[in-house]
Amino acid sequence: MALALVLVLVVVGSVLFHLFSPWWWTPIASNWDYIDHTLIITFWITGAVFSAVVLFMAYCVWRFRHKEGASAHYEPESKRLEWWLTVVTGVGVAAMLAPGLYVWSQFITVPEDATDVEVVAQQWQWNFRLPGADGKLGTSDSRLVSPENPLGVNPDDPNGQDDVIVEAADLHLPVDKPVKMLLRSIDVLHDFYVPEFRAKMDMIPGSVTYFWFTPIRTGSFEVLCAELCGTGHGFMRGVVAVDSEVDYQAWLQEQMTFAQLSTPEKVGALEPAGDGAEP
Ligand SMILES: [Cu+2]
Repeated sequence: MALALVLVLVVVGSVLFHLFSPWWWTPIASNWDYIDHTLIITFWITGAVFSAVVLFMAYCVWRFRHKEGASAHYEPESKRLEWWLTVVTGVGVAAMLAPGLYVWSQFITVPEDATDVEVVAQQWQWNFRLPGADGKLGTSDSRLVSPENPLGVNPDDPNGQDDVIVEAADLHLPVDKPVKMLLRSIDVLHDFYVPEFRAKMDMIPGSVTYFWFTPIRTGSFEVLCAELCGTGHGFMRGVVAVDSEVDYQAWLQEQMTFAQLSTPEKVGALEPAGDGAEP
């Protein structure tokens, strides 16, 4: 009897914890409220199943408790029950998977007006690259990485000369403009994750993964690495600052292009161009 009561209390406690818990998601800052909807659907389905199973256990513990002289029925198979459980489980699993497939197709279908932004991960820091006036990123290769060319931009590609190199852990983006995040790693697996954007993606050495999103409010959002990548993994932090268009342009003016960084005399001539050049 005590055990049945404990099981009921586990369910009641779980529901109360959910209703009164101070822990919930950080407020969303991107267009991906679809992701929140899918999480909530999964949460309700798994929560309902959890409650039903535990309450059923409590009922069985109480209903079939030990009585003098009582013995169990032998019933090795029940076609009806098996059908029931198969259908209910199938519907539950499909209801959790279908919204995910729908969201996934949106997640990788990039709108045409999205601007490319490259994120380069390495143990244990983030760097970024933005296309210059031509709107195109030059090609790059990890084999070209050197102290002078930390992102491995191809110096022979004319499209890469005006690329803006952000050798700092803070990226700025303009609010309400869709961006396509191109994700590269130059050493091991990493994962670019900003909780408020409800978007993350693994970064795989040798390939470029991507997702897109539109930042919907200004503010400063922390970047985490969500793939264990070595001893400094926990310190691999960065910031995405979502700015108004005016603030964004002001920040962009202070940044260095690849051409400026690779010809030190020019960099000297442009001083004090600012923060973007620091290692
Ligand atoms: Cu990492």
